[in-house]
Amino acid sequence: KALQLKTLAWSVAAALSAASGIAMANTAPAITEAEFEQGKKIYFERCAGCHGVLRKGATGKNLEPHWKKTDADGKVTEGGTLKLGTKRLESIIAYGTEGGMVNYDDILTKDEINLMARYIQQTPAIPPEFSLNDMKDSWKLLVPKDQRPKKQLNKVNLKNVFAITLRDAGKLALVDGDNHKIWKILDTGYAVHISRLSASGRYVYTVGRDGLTTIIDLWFEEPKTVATVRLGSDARSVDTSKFKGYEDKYLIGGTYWPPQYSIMDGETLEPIKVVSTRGQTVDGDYHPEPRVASIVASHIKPEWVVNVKETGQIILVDYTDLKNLKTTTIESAKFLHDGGWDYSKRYFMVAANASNKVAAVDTKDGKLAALIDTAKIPHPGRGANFIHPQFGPVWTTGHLGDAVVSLISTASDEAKYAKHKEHNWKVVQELKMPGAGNLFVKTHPKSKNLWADAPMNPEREIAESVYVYDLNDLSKEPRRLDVAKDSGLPESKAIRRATHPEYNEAGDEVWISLWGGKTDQSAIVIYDDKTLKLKKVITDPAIVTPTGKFNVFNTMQDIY
Ligand code: DHE
Repeated sequence: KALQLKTLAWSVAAALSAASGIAMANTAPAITEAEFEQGKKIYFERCAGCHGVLRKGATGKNLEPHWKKTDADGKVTEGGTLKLGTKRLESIIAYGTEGGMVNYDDILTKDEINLMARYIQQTPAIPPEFSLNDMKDSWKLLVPKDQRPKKQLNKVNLKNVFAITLRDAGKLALVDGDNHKIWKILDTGYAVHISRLSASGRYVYTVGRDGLTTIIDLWFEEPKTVATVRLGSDARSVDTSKFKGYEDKYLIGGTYWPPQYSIMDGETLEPIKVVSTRGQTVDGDYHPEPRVASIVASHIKPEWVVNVKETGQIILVDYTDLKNLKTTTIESAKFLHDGGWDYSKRYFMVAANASNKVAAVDTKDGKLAALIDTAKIPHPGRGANFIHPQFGPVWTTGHLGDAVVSLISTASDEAKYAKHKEHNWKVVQELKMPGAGNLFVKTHPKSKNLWADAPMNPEREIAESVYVYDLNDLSKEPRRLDVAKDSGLPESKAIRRATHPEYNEAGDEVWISLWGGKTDQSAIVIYDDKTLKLKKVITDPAIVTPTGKFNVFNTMQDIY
């Protein structure tokens, strides 16, 4: 009830804000209350992730009606959406920009583009805060622990199950990796961003962009959602407690709005604690919306690594005593986004995308090991680890803003890699991609291939393909696999972006999502990792906008 009242208050505040926007900024174009509500919904679904709820900008530009900033040398610059005006904004939204803004002319209608151009000239609506008590009000324990199976009731090889986001459908497909059959499709929050696994591999956790978090028990005859809870109104990350003695005990979730992280019971999702991330940036400014980006659980300590986007601060959260929470805050660079473990699982590598850097956090000693300069806008997903013939252990990231994949030498305590020490924390090689727009890279300890996608490239041919590098000979051009063509599905108006390579448990198959139009039937395309031959296409009317895929075993063990 409290939540409903708050949401209502938000709508009223938004309408008032819209009205005051019109009144205060007299050059803002007219917008009706209904249009404002529609704009708010589209903004949340499509724009807030990059530009922020308060529109102060991060990965995307500042979209406030008017902004003014003073540089370190005292130079004052001003700008804003009012200055750009409706026509220019319509063109940017429709066709994108060289700076990385993607085109929306195949996602939004002409009228919607015009509406959004007018909407972002209004004063931003501020959504409500979300407290521990709000979380408790939203918590639904659907199946209590004592009514759950005592042992696995199905015969499925759970380690090889894939949790696949059906983005625009607001669902999750659980697919049996052994027989390539859809096992169950479950309702989730809107556009699940990631799925993570409990340390035992029994529970799958999902987090929707709308903050709805679910826990799915794989031990029933068929997978079942056993609890749900809302973390806030905009979220991207969750992880579980993985340290020995704490398996499946806690779950942590991070939100974009409100900017905070929440700790829950790992088996019931009962909310336990909420901690705000508002505070100072590494540049010394106060930020009202420092969003929680990636979160990862350490295997070597009872700790989570929480990456705060706008402040550039990395928080190590010790979960041994939640009443007396101990945290370590490490300064790095802006804007922290996604990342993964290095080969040794001691260092967490996280992209600071606006700084064109990767931060390496030493989780054993609890400090920053290095800030590594890279090509433009690193975007690793979780990255990929392998042993380079010349440089020893390397961690890999692709780039949204440059046509390369970067290999970074990572430190190791193993004597056999001591000779590579001089290269540690440097980009030791850049592999050429056919264009920018990479989102994810992947390999597997048993594989000799490195897979890279390029779904954000504006060229259809590039965005619909994946590129495979031969780790035995990195001087060779990557092999292009035309995933859209291999799917056998009829051509469509919308680009079908080939994205997020994921290995099966054995490490001999690679699964690619074909992310098509928001109502188009699409597919998961599976390749044999050795021969690079097409092995199987999983398609079904329910397979709509598949994006992230998470193999149970590889996600549980952080194998990438
Ligand atoms: Fe993601 C990871 C945020 C757009 C698919 N994305 C992440 C993480 C963050 C994030 C913080 C790291 C989570 C973690 O590891 O704990 N993503 C954002 C955004 O803010 C952004 C740029 C804009 C938005 O509005 O959300 C954004 N992301 C996208 C997409 O458009 C993608 C391609 C499709 C989709 O589903 O929305 C997308 N993001 C993913 C995937 C991962 C991810 C598949 C997990 C990668 C992995 O292998 O772990």
